[in-house]
Amino acid sequence: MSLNWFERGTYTTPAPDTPADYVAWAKRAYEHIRQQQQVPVSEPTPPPESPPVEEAPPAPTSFLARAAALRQSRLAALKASLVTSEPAAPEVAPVPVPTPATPAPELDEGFLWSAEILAAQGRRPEEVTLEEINWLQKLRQGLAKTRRSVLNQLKAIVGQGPLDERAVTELETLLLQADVGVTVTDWVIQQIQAQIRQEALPPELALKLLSGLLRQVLERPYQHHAPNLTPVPGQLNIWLITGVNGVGKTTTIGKLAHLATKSGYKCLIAAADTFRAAAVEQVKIWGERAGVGVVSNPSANADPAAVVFDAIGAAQSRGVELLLVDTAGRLQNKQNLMAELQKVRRIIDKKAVNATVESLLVLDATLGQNGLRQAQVFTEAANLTGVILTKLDGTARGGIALAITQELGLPIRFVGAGEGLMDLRPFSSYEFVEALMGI
Ligand SMILES: Nc1nc2c(ncn2[C@@H]2O[C@H](COP(=O)(O)OP(=O)(O)OP(=O)(O)O)[C@@H](O)[C@H]2O)c(=O)[nH]1
Ligand SMILES: [Mg+2]
Repeated sequence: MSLNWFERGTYTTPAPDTPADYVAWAKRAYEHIRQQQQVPVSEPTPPPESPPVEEAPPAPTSFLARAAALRQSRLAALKASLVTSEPAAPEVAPVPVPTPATPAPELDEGFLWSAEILAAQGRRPEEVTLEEINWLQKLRQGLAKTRRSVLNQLKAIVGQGPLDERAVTELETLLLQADVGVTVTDWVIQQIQAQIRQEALPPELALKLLSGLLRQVLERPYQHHAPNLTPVPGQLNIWLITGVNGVGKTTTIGKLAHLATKSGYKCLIAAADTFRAAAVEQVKIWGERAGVGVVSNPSANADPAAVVFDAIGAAQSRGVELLLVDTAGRLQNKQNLMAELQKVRRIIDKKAVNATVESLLVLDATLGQNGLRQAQVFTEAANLTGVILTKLDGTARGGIALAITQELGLPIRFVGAGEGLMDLRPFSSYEFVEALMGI
């Protein structure tokens, strides 16, 4: 099978920790991506006159400023090294130039940041794709609002000097403002207090400690759940996608279908949201975009469980490996919604006895704690196994991810950050925390 896009990154191997390593890694990744695209070499900006590290300005006092300056100097070094190794460009200009599916990678600070995140997860530059680089940049941009509105202040507190009790109190307020939730905030503060009781925490270590604690919270559910949510190849997997109306269920189904076909799975969609007339049309459009068939029932007020029944039959006869079930987010009342979901679930359990079933709750990050409360009904009715967090682009409530894992005890399986087909990736606590806290 080709690359499996359902597998999340895990922070296992030690990161290359010298700037030179990162630059070399980013350079190889950049060249590899360009080769994949077969695009002519873009004109990099001219190298600085002397090696960038040497001409760096006098060290700024704040470690945050130092870290930012360090990445800038790495970027300059990366650009310079690419200029000196340009023979990769063919002598004869390739005419006509094939139009690349995606534009050539921009060699900027965002590229380097993404490269560092991938390198730190033990990835090899030769296996990195432009899509991953773009995704990480998107995630980082998406979380920028949270970072700016709250966590930048946090870094300011931590960056001022050794962490003391006063700073810890400010930190507590900030975590609550980011929708991290009371339980997680209390736990994080307790851990930090325990540390500073032993010794004053210098800023670098304080930030590292905080990042580690946030990651720990996000990783907790994996003690009881498999690290990856990957469809088992060669057999039927059924993913029931539930959630309040408008959170992004149908869009997510389109994106998951895309991940599935890209990873080589045979995929099918069941249009079991029969409550809204336009819902079936909408999911069909997504099916077309992803190149995946949709099973639906054209009659008004069709029974969703009957649609699922038909879809399972079709999936079994066509050897489908992943059946994605779109469901309604709103019915006349809560009881109807619960009853309908339970009926769909019964049909799945009866008709597809050997299937691996996942029940995934979609949550809209922009709704923060409110979204979590609204979703309560699904936790009661749908026998949930995981969460998909959408709309992480442009929310100041990115901290909700921590409250979700705490409150529901479920792993976040995927995150969505945009309305496009490619704007969904498996959740990685490392990438998430780095995008949230990274300098
Ligand atoms: N910015 C952004 N918008 C998103 C994302 N995911 C979904 N949306 C948008 O959210 C809106 C609702 O998405 P749907 O997929 O229709 O939501 P749904 O849960 O299926 O809604 P119902 O079928 O009414 O229950 C649409 O305008 C989507 O384009 C995301 O990750 N980012
Ligand atoms: Mg929908």
